[in-house]
Amino acid sequence: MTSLEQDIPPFIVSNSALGDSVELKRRMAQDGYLFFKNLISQESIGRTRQEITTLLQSADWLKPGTAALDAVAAPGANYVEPAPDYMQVYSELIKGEEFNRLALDPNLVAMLDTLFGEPTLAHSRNIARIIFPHNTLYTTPSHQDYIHIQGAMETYTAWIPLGDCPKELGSLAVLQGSHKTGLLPVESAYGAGGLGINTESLPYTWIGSDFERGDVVVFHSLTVHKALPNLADEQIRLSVDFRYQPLSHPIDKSSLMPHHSRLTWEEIYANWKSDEAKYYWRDLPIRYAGHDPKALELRASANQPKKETETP
Ligand SMILES: O=C(O)CCC(=O)C(=O)O
Repeated sequence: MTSLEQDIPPFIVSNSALGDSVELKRRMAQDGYLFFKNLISQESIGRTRQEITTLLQSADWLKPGTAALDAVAAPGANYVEPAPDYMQVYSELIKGEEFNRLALDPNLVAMLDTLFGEPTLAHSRNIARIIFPHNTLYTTPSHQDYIHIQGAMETYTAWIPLGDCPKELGSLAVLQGSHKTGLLPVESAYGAGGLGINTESLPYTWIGSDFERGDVVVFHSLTVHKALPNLADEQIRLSVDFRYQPLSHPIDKSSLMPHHSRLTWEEIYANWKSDEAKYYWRDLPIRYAGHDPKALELRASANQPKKETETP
């Protein structure tokens, strides 16, 4: 099944620029994103998928009699962040050792070190998405990440599906070159983040590709992006989004907290087998940023009723 939203040009593949700092920077500056085939360890993705789907199965979110790894939704199941029933399972998910270790994928960090020309600071607020089919109202709306994360504008998101993710399963689309517009006004919206941007008048093109396991798209904090609707009959779209910045740039404190700040790191780490990836940022020379008043103002105005003079 396809829709017009899925009928968009593909990402440019940047594997040929790996290791070339000048070319990676040029492409990112021009398009606001980089897309790589098979960059992320397929084994780590497989282990993370196993960890998460086992959890979903034990929560009865998957169809009885199907293999957990297939992520087939139980009939009628439809859970959405941040509803309490979603958050109960999600709070277990973000304790996952494989999930959190995936954010430190050596090939991804090496690419970012090359892009930045200095060591990378990986944010530890790692995020996973469990996107049910038949729920397109809650498809992630068009937005820029900066308004949510603040800190350094030179922050980049890596969006990684946990397995093959054709566009029909609800992969990520990017508005090519849109990072050049600066921070845009937002309005309340359904879907992750709850804030959307009206992109109708923006002079850019939506692009996006079918992802295979190991593929990743990395984009700037001002690049407008959205999810495509999950049009699958039964399959849940599983993905992660992790954030990174040059170590010398300031970071907002919340980017080093667990997602949603409901758990402590001690709770997250309680059952990990290895200590290797715990608190990896604690001995780094981190600089903290204050809140950005422009981002706060735009967020506040999204929730204001429209003035009479404004067109609806
Ligand atoms: O996966 C999604 O639906 C949302 C991802 C996203 O907006 C992001 O990675 O910033």
